[in-house]
Amino acid sequence: MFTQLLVASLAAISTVSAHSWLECADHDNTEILKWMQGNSTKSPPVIVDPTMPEYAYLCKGWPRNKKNPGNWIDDSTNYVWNIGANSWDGGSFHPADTHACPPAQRSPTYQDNAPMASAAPGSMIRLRFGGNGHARGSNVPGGTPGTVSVYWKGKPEAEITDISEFTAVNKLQSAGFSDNSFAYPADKSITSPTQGLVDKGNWMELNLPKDMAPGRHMMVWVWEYPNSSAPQWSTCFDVMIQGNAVSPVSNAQASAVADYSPAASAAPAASAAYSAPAAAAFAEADTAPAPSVAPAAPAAEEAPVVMVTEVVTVTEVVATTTTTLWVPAATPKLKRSHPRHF
Ligand SMILES: [Cu+2]
Repeated sequence: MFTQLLVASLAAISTVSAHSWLECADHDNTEILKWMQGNSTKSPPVIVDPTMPEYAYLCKGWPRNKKNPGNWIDDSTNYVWNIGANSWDGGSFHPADTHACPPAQRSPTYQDNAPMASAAPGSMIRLRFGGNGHARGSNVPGGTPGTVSVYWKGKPEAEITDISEFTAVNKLQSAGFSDNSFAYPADKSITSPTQGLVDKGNWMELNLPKDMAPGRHMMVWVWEYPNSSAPQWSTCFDVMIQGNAVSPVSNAQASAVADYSPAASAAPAASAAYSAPAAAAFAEADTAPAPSVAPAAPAAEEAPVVMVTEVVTVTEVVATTTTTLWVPAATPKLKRSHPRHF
């Protein structure tokens, strides 16, 4: 009976539920955005999906326990944290679970090949999350895409553990879910994948305060629906702050800080709960850029075709530009559509 009730109640919630999660906590979208735009103008359009493994190198910092490369289906099933469903108080059958983070993200644990973000105070990190067909409000109660916010405690080694801590005081930044996104066709009446909507990239440029203290800052990405005071989805991540304050530049990396000195770093010693992100690892990366980071062409199987194309203006891109078009070699796996919500 418990199971039946639980399944029934979750199904009832999920039928009106969209979903998304933070896929990357520091994404360099400078080039791939052009490929996405250029390929979307081909006939028929070719989807360039930043979640594909061949683009994983563009992610410089990852959320807690994120797999690299990610698997969209696995992430969609096992990595998401549905606050809306979990915090529902169903009495003894379903006590409210108000954790801010999913179970695997309640400590600063990182996969070996997916380290946390590292940045200088005052810089910007670009968060990436999937539109999943909701960039124009499809499947979102209220019909508009809602708001994404980042919450933190404002000091190193301080953890947000409960959704009650998603307060104005703890809010670092907010933006519309689709304020910085790529979707096509341009026809705004197309609002769902079944109508032809393709939205493979949503971003939020998170500006880190100049006065951030060195060390690990825990943060929570939260998606809230419009006309709803309750948070719906969250992902937890950390940013290791080191180096001297900089002025915001596009996709600033800690490695861009020329005068960074490991000796001067006040990064905390690794605690027992820390797995990968020892300060030394970042110091090493800062002083000697890893050669493995140098990106090969994402679709090495095919040569780029340079051509002039009309590009749909989605964010702040010029209307007509010379765009390098890349045709992903593995087109079959790009035909993934938005699965049914269950
Ligand atoms: Cu969804």
